[in-house]
This record gives sequence, structure tokens and C-alpha cells, in this order.
Amino acid sequence: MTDLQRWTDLALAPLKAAGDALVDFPALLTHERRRVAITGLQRSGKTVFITAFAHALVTAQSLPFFPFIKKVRDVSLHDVPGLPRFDVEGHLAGLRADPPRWPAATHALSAVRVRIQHDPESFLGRLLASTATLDVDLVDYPGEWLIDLPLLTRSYDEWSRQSEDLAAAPARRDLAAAWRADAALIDLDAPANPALLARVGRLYVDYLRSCRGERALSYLQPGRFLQPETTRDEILFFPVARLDRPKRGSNGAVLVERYEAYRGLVRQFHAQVFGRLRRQVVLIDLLTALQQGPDAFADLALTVRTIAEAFDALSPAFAKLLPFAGIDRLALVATKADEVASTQLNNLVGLLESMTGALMLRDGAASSGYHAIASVRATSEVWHTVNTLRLPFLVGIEEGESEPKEFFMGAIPGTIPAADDWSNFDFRIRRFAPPRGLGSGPLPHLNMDKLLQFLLG
Ligand SMILES: Nc1nc2c(ncn2[C@@H]2O[C@H](COP(=O)(O)OP(=O)(O)OP(=O)(O)O)[C@@H](O)[C@H]2O)c(=O)[nH]1
Ligand SMILES: [Mg+2]
Repeated sequence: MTDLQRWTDLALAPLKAAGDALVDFPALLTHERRRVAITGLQRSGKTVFITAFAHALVTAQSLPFFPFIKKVRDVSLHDVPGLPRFDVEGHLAGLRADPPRWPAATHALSAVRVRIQHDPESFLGRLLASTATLDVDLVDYPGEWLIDLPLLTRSYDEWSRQSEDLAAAPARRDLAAAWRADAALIDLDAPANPALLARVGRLYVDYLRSCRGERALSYLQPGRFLQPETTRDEILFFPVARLDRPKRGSNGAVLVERYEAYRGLVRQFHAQVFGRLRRQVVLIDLLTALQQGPDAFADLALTVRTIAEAFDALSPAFAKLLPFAGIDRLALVATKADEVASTQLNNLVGLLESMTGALMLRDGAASSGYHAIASVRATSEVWHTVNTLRLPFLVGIEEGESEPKEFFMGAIPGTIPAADDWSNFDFRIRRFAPPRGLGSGPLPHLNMDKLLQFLLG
């Protein structure tokens, strides 16, 4: 496939998805639609974030919270046509239960439209209608799907080369030994042998799972193979970088066909979630990666950068056809910032900046920013004097415990640590249960208001 064909192909799907935005034109002055795409790897905090974001918008009516939207009259939740409803109320009920619980991991796509009705801001808008509408569409999906976006810019052969290189690196070599040994024996020109492909495919899936389970690595493709229900034998493929022109019906041809079929799913996902993207939030669980050590941290950095490159590569094609499809605001967000003391927030942002770096902000968005947030703040802070030093302690209930305790969390680095420094950390991350006794009012948070302002203002 030539680059041109590939781009045209990629551009058409989002255009179809954007059809309703185009026919909306007469209402544009009084009816604005913003799609905020929430991006993040698995367990980075997307579902909690979307719940808190939607709830903050709903409760913001009663707060002096919307300096950026004049006179909010009503905020309501709606379906996004064509997508299952994201269950804001259900997730909130879990957070407010006794004992409270975080949402379960996400296994499918869902979305919610937050409709804000307010006084029109423009002169022309005021002439046309008494109320203006701002729709904010929030889309949730399993984090594993995100890491597949780079496949849209790689042929099977290119993907295979990169995947084999990664599998040969020290952090993965031992885990990859089984599938690599068996894949090397496959005769790619021989007539397809489904049982053989399934066997190596299964070994490859085991490899991806142990990279995640044992090493906390995140650059794991195809991401859907990590989900329990998507690994039927007939869809499995794995990298083999010595494929030239596969013969029809051969093992090699089947691998390429399956790769292309899988890319169809990724393309559909990209169109549904990012097709009309204007504002994007990239959620990153930096603290967990930091805790896991240099390999996991470097792998997360590679993942974030590769996804950013894929966005870069994917957006210009349809931005040309659909001028308002480009990203105009990008927020890079370190989540779960309530797992460190408030004195460490600057370091957390610094670390995020040094990890994602100039690459993300190169030519992506008109306006970008780094943030450290807690969507739902699970800890509070107290200060004690220890040996004449004033030190902050976190107070929270650790996951699995029933009583709150105080924890001294220590310091986190403000830039990527040098190779020798990793062993000197005394930092230990803790998982906290959601706060108890949440009522119907606004949720406790850290910096969500600033992020909201940045995204919607
Ligand atoms: N302390 C704290 N923990 C959080 C916060 N947000 C998320 N978490 C933790 O992170 C976990 C994952 O959050 P989710 O929102 O489910 O993450 P996700 O990105 O939707 O994960 P997938 O659905 O698996 O892709 C939660 O179960 C919590 O343990 C937060 O604001 N503060
Ligand atoms: Mg989720």
C-alpha cells in the first residue's frame, strides 16, 4: 500500500464519523460541540477522570466554577449517538458506596455528552437565540487499545521488525524466548497451518501478558491481546520480520491478513474516538512506572512518545480535508497526584515534562500544558515536626485496609533519574481506597478545576 492510499483510507473513516458535525452548520453559532478525547494507557485513571470531569461539570452550576462560560443555565447528561452510554451515575454510586470502590477496568467503548446551556456569548449568537449550547463529549475505552494506534502507520513488516527488536532487548529477551524460537521455525511459504499459528500466537499472547504482569512494561502490541475476551485463535498474529511476498494461502499470507483485519479495528476505534478531536487529555500514571524502576519507566516513555508520533502522523491527513479536525489544545496529565505530598507536585510535573519532552508539543497543539491532578482525592495531608524538620504526611486508607493511617511518602525526582540514581530511591507508592463519605456535591480533587479551565476555557 502506498502512503497516499494509506492516508486516504485513514482520512475517510473519520470523515464519515464526522458527517453529523458537518450538517450542524446552521446551528454553529448557538450550538457548539467539543469532543474531549481522554487518552491513557490501562489503569492510568481514565474512567475515574471522566466520571469526575462529568460530575464537576454537572455540579459546577452551583459553584463559581465557570469563569469561562457566562451564565450557565443548565447542565445535563446525554447519549453520544452511535456509542453505548458511559455510566457516570453507576461509577459515582460505587465511589459513594460504603465502603467506596473504584470502577472496574474498562473492556469496551462508551461515551457521555455533557450538555451545558448558557447565555450566548457572541453578539450574533444573542440575536439568534436566548440560550447557547455547549456539548462536551467524553469518550472512555480500554487503555490497551491506545497502544495500537501506531499500527496504523506501520505495515506488517515494519511492525514485525520493531517488535522483534524490542523482544530482543534485555528487559524482554527471556520472556520472548518461547515464541521467538517457535516463530523462527515456521515455513512462511507453506500452506497455512492454523494449529501451528494458534500455538505460536498463544505463546506470543503469554509473552505480552508476562511483560505486563512481571515487568510492568507498557509498549505491548497488539493491545487487545491483553484483554481476556479478544484472543480467539483465528485472530492471533505475531511478528515475523522475514516475510517477502507471501504466497496466497500460506502461513505468511495469513499473518498479513490477520494483521490487516486487526488494523481495521484500530482504524474504526481511531475514527470513533479521535475523528473530530479538538481537545485532548493524555493521562499518565507516572508514579507507578517510577516505582517499577528504569525499564518500566523507559518503556512508558517510549509508549507515550510513540503514541504522540502516531497522533502527529495521523492527524495532518484529515486535518487537510476537515480543517477543524486538528487538536487545538493538548493537556499532558500525571494522574493520582494525591499519592505524593503537595510539596512533590512540582517534581511530578517536571518529571512528566522530561519524560514526554518537546516531542509531544512539537507541532501537535496550538496550546498545550502539563498538569498533575487527582480526579478523586483519596488522601489528605498533615505536617509533623521530625527532628526539628517540618515534614508532610499523607493520611488515607490503603486499599484492602479499613482504617486511615499516616504515611511519609518521601521525595520523587523532578527529572528522569540517571542510571545510578535509581537504586537510591526510598520512594514507595501506595494504593489508596477512595475517600469515605462522599455526598452528592463536588468530589474532592487536586487541580481538576485548573484542567477544566484549560480544556474548556
Ligand atoms: N489515589 C487515587 N487513585 C486513583 C485516582 N484515579 C484513579 N486511581 C486509581 O487508579 C485505578 C485505575 O483507575 P481507572 O480510572 O479505572 O483507570 P483506567 O485508565 O480507566 O483503566 P482501564 O479501564 O483499565 O484502561 C483506580 O482503580 C484507582 O486505584 C485518583 O484520583 N486518586
Ligand atoms: Mg477504564
